[in-house]
Amino acid sequence: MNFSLTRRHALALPLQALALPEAIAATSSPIPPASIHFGPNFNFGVSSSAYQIEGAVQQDGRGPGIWDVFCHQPGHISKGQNADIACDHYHNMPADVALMAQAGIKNYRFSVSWPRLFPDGNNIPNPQGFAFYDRLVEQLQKHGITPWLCLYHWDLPQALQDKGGWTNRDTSARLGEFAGYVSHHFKDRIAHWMILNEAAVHSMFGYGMGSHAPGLRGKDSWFAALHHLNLGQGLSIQALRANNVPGRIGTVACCEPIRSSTNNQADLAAAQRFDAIWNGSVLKPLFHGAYPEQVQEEFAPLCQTGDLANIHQKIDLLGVNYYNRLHIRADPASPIGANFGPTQEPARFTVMGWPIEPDGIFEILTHIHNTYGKPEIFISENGYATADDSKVSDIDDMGRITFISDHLNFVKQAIDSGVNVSGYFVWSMLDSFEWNDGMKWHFGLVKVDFTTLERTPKRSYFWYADLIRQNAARTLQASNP
Ligand code: GCO
Repeated sequence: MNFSLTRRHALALPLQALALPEAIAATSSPIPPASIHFGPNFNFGVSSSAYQIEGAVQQDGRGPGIWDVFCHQPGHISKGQNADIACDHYHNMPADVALMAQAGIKNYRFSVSWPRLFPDGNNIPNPQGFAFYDRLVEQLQKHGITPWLCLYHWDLPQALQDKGGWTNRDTSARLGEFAGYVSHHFKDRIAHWMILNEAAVHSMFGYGMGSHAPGLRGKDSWFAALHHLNLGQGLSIQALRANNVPGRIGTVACCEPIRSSTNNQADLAAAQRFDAIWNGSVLKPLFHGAYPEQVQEEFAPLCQTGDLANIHQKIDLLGVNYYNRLHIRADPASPIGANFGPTQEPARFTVMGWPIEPDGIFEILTHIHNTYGKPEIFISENGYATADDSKVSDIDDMGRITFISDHLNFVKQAIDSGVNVSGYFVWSMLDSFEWNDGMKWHFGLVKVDFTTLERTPKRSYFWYADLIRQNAARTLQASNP
């Protein structure tokens, strides 16, 4: 494999000079952050994932992961880009944490890289990999930021993919071992554990439709990956409980209401099936110990005795990633006969073509609350992309501010109607590597110039900082009337 050189680029950020350019600051933001208030214990945060920001893919003993291999095969990633350097967060981590602290951000969800911790996917740890996350946790704690650690955000060691990856049942056991090892190492320092990020998305794009690493296509590999991810998650939760981790244990799912693209029978049926896979095949086995009826046949050959009991574990909180409703049409070319389609309603879209549907967050939160026994939920991802060809407007990101505040208003409505939502994490702190789209879409509160690696806080960064500050002030007033 042909990696580009990892660049060392120590950033000396002039943190005290953080401010919007005057021309931008002179125009005022349409949404005063003070208008959005949550209760005293609400957790505002930001989310990221290891592969999307770290870079340093060949540094300090890290082994190859499936995304390294996938990115270096031609034709997979927009403009032939890769994440060999990404944001080079590996070398700029203290400055990035300081940037979070400057905004008053108190919660940070990140993932650990399996190939950095266990380069060969076996049980031989890489001490330098562990040292990196030790330093990260130390920096976060120094700045009063609570770490929310996610164990697996799609970066499987290539050595495990060589044995079949998530199509191989044994990978579930390997994840369980990995979870046991990592939780043992960090257990006294981590208050919030997340096992997986989006089993539905990883299995669909990576093992069903082939647009993500490892690039497999087909129904069999899709369902096998999803079942083994679910099983690995269950084994991991048990490993953490066996280690008596004092922190709370949860997982992250991409939960989005599904709509049919038209009212014709084929599309309506495709939408139902898609819902049963995307939402139902992740949440139902976890909370109810069964797969949805519509897809039980698909999972039957994979389910061995005890699997559903192993998957059906108590969690302390559920991370919900929400971006928009999914609009689905029948598609005979798709391995499951269903695919993404147009919306029926006239809608606004982000530059990525994702519809902007803030009320959908209320709908999905209410649905989970009513269907799965009122679990505690936090919004583990929600965010807005701009494109990499925009210049000034990338910093003056009013669209992102409107998007976040509209979603927060619907989260608040859900809370007011009784749904137990304890936090909201923006995706993401930094512009980062957006999987098969490379650096095409920018989700950050902070702009990253991928040539110089310079970080520039956007208008939304300052807006989010105000929102957090004003909520904290409100909290103080509330507790000291
Ligand atoms: C996902 C992932 C993130 C993405 C983000 C924006 O949902 O695909 O968790 O890694 O970058 O959602 O697409």
